[in-house]
Amino acid sequence: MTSAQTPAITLTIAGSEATGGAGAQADLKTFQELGTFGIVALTCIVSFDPKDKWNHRFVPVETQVIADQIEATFSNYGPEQLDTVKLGMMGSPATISTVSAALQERQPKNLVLDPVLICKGQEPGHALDTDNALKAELLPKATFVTPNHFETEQLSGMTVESVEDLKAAAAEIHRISGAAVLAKGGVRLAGSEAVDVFVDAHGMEVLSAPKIGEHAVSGAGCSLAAAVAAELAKGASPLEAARRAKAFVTEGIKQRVAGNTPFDALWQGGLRP
Ligand code: PXL
Repeated sequence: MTSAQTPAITLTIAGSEATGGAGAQADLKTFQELGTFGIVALTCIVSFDPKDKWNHRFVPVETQVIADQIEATFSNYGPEQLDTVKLGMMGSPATISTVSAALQERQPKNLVLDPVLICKGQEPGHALDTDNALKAELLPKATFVTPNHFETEQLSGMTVESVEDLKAAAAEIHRISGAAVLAKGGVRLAGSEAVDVFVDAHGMEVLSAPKIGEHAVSGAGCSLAAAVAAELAKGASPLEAARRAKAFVTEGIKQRVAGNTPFDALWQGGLRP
């Protein structure tokens, strides 16, 4: 008889994005590529609308069903076995409160927050409530946070137009959250390099790689945060996890997948030999 394995386990609490570029689909593929046992608790379902410029059609999963999924997962795997959780798109204040309450009971060792703040297809007022709930309820629980350019400005309250600005804003988000921060400049900052800034209690490091084109690729943010989670689950330090996640995403963007949407999708197999 063969014996059961005990791989590192990673849970993503995130939305489905039906074309497979972003969301839980990107997270699961990233977990699998990086050798962790991936699990999903779905928060919402996003279907781009080809009849309306690919805008997001958004349907939340009922809060009780979200709580049930997290209960099933946490009951099946104990805190030693499943100690790493990634948070992706929440989409509503009610979802944030549900997820926050579930995490309060469990308090995973590694909680990687991808602070997805705007989703096209939501009214600005609705999104503002969601942003505030995310800052108040989930940011303080996070051990690692991966804001993109827009989210970095929102969370820090600062304007980011240069690498120096990105460093200051990343330091501010670290100060208010206590979490390790990987703030992404991506294609939004001028210059030939895609620059991200990592900050934790040990210091700051600028991670830089030549830009691959000038267009954002779908799933890059989700895959980056999922890769950080996978590396943390396997025992990497936060800085090492950030470096490996950046390399994973850089190769995935090089080998991106094109469809009919105006943006290509990241390929999670980019680092395969
Ligand atoms: O890339 C952010 C993102 C996260 N999660 C879901 C999404 C998107 C963007 O489309 O649909 C479910």
